[in-house]
Amino acid sequence: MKKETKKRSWAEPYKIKMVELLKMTTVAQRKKAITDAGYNTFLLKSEDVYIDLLTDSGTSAMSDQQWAGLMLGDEAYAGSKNFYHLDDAVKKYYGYKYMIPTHQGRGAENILSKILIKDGDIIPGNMYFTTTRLHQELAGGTFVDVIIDEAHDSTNLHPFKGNIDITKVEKLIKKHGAKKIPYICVATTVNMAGGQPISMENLKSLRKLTQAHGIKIILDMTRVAENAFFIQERETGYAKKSIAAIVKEICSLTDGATMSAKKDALVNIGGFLAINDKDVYEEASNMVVVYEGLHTYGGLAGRDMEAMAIGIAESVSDEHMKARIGQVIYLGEKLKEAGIPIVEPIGGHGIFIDAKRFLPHLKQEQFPAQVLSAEIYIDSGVRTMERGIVSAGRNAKGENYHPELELVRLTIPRRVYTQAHMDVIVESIENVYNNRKKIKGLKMTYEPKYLRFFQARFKTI
Ligand code: PLI
Repeated sequence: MKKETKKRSWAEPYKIKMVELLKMTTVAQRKKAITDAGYNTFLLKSEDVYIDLLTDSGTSAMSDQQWAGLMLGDEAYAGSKNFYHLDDAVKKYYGYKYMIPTHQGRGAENILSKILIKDGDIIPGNMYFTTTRLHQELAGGTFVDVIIDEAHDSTNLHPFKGNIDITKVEKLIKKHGAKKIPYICVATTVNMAGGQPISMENLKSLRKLTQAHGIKIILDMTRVAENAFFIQERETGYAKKSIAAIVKEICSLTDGATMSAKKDALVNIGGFLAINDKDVYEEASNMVVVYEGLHTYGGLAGRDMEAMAIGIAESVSDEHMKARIGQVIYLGEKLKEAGIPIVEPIGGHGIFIDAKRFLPHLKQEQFPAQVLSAEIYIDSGVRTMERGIVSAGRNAKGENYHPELELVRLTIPRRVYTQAHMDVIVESIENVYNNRKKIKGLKMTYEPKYLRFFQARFKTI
């Protein structure tokens, strides 16, 4: 394994052509706003937010080329030229044979789960993701976490904490039989573990095992180029390979993928399902008509598909990725210097604060990450989000999941904020840390049935 990070400039390979002015608010205004929002940062109005680190999903700044692409939108109902551009980009950069656009990632997850999963099936994966697991469950499957144990420990410095524990998969195959496992869902990078990558070596071992048993690998390729960056940095034999080549190699070890293009691919909306199996493609291209739209637009405008095709090409540039993850590492290193407990190694799309270590006086049932996220907003108008017990939700029996990781995610939108913004974020979190002992827990006052973290409401105890 190579050394994790080298000190070198991560300066942006672009300059700023247009700016969006932000409203500045006072502490009193923010206290009222977060109380009105039921202590849930998803329920804040974005105009009351200064630096928005809620998500890196759909929040990227598009390039001038992408904006120009919008003007080339061919808004035909069927057979738009932008669909063919997107199809070419997916073939060229990812290597999959067939592609169906969807309105975003979960649209692809819905269709794929309905086609591949039967009642009682088991779907192993490297840690759950909220929408992905829900669609697997709604299709009658049960998700089983097969990520390595190190991923559940925020202090463990394993360079590939997104790796799959091959022994756990072997045991599942032995216990349930390969016929009960339609596919393994492999995420790049693993969001809920803190943006942690999977290594090529691990993926190759998994491929060998699954091929022997006739089990498919479906990639959650939402942040595949960010994963490729870590392989280039850390894995022996990859230092001289381009991000583009590594991305294509990752995809070549899988049978298909779901994609939320709102992340890596630098667009504000869009996604797709990619697959190599013709029969699955044909079923999916029929099913997409029911849930999304015709198979040549899948819920998107022609202009959206054009921006996505251009964004895919930009996302695999080495210079782009060096600056993108360089900025995340800059923020993480500063927080570490300030003594803030974060998930390490620093991941690809954001910094994850360990709320259990930040607020050791609160129990997980008092929602430490939820309240910490609210306190950071009150301090500075920086919006973050909970990734702990609230996000984890309940199992089929209605019991709360209790994830090991209770995190606040500072997700960095691509190409949006400056180094000075990063410094402001650090100052704010340091201030909250210095006053952490005064922070009290929360109780939930409203809990929606599905994906509760989006709309749940809380009160201070
Ligand atoms: O938000 P969608 O429907 O375009 O994509 C769903 C989705 C699937 N997989 C992964 C790894 C995701 O991170 C993801 C969406 N993530 C969001 C919205 C996030 O804030 O992280």
